Amino acid sequence: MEQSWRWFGPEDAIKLNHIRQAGATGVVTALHHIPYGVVWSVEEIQKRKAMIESDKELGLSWTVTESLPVHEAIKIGEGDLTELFDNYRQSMRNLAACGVTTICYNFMPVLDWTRTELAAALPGGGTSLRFNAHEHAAFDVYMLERPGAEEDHSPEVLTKAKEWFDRSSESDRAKLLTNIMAGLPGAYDRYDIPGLRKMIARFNGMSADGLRETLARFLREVIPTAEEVGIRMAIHPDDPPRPLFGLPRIVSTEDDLAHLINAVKSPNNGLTFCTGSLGAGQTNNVPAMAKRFVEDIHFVHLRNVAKDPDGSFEEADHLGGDVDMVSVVTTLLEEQKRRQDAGNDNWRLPFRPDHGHELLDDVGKPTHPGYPMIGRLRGLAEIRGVMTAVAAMKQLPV
Ligand code: DNO
Ligand code: MN
Repeated sequence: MEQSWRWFGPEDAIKLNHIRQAGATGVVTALHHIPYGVVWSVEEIQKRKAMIESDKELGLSWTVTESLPVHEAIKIGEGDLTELFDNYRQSMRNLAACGVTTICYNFMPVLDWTRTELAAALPGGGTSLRFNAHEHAAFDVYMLERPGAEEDHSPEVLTKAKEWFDRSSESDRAKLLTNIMAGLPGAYDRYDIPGLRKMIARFNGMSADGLRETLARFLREVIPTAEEVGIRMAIHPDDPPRPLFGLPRIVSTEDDLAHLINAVKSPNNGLTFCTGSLGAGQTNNVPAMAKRFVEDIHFVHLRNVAKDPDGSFEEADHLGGDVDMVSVVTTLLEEQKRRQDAGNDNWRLPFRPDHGHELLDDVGKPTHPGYPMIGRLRGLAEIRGVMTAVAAMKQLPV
């Protein structure tokens, strides 16, 4: 499998030579400076590609786009979307023309990955990302004051939410808002409470079925172009895989994945298999999902989570936590061999260590939440070890 690494571009505190030192060869990046809905021109794509690939000694290449974002109006199905669909297709064509043929995207309304704590203490120092169900509920019920929010949380979680809110200071609440917004990538707008309320209102109580319909429409619009220009579309699952703030999420469960794959049947309509996002689902059996959907996987995020029964979870060591990483890696290596045997000789499935803990000198560095150097270096090293051992034992190509 191709070892890859997310790079936020020239503004990233982590530089390309650091990525090389971590042992990755693939770079996963996006043109974060281009506003959502605007075409990524060939010039801009080439500029980024040259940054990544011109130093031949580093041996890096731009393997995957993460993400080519889907405009909120497309998720809502709002107004005349002709131009937004045209622009998305044009960006796909331009990426393909530059040889970047795997596109990761998501269909989460308003927010992307969402956590309530960005620096939960680990034994011995270091920090991890956490989602506390009661803080999410406190935000929903007492800060957003969303009508009917109580119904979406269990009584136990609501009791803890009330306790948290009653003892929280203004700065605790401001911090919770910042933490919740942290998953929005790059330069994308962060909302304040009124802004968030307004965005949520634009979805106008949309049901899961309504969102499924706008996703199916998006796929019908873009998959024919993907087929034509040879782009692999790889949707990222919801993180966490549950509705948030009354907004539906529809890429969360095994049934959701089946629905999406069947909505537009095409080898170009596939998945980013994110073990951490799916692993936070109380009923998701991640190794079983990997086996069932393996033919549809175009890109992989490997990380782990430790779940609590109330819906809270913490990002665990890459080989710790609740997801059986050895099983998932084995499934992926077997699939890679199958595709190579089917004639795609040199093809290697790209994966990256998704988030990492902040460890050692990571603390205090201006990196993106979840994307520190040393924590991810450790994650990649552990997964590389599993991959190498499984491949050797089963006589599969790495
Ligand atoms: C989290 C990432 C996601 C992912 C997007 C893809 O760290 O896995 O933010 O990039 O959801 O569109
Ligand atoms: Mn992920």
